[in-house]
Amino acid sequence: MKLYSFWRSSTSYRTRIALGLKGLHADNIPVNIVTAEHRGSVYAKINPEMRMPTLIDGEHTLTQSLAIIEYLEEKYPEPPLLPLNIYERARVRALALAVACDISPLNNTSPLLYLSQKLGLTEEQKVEWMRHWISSGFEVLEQLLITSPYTGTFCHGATPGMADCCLVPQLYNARRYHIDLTDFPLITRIDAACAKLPAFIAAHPSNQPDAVK
Ligand SMILES: N[C@@H](CCC(=O)N[C@@H](CS)C(=O)NCC(=O)O)C(=O)O
Repeated sequence: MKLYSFWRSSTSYRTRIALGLKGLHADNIPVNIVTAEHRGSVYAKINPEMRMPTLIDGEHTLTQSLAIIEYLEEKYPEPPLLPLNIYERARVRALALAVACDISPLNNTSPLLYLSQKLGLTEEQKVEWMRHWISSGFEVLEQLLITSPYTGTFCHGATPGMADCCLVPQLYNARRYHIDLTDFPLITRIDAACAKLPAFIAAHPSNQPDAVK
């Protein structure tokens, strides 16, 4: 397998974690979002959405991080990233989507560029926008986690899964923008548990070959 990714892209990061948790290897092919390499004709042919990541598995090209993670889950069921029980599976997907749909797109590169280039927001206003959507998203997640008996060492029980794959990169992003995390003790506790695991360590942006230190 080959993974087109960018070191600090949260969607690439979540896919790398899932690959690692499954014990799978994909050759990393870095694509630089900062220099807009993802908008060039070479990558656009591979992924017409011009977004990270893209997974190549044999003759198949897969896009959208959560679709890729579900594909890996179906193709390589062990160890599972979703629980067996259908209600619990829906819970884990809901937590993953709370990050992937309700937080992540609001601090993505192209909407942020639109805010500055088209709407004229200053850097400070843009950061305020990101802080608002990340913090309010975390407030919801913290409540979802606190109020559920299924929350354990990880988002769901005693083993890491799809929700953790999404949560950890979003926390990395939050720290990049110096968001105060003191109101989110459960989220940060889960993040700390994940940070000890080899799959999360290997997937960390700073451990990618294209990382800018
Ligand atoms: N829903 C997509 C989002 C992919 C996405 O937007 N990735 C970001 C990096 S985290 C990206 O490629 N941004 C480029 C841009 O916005 O131009 C997924 O989960 O894969």
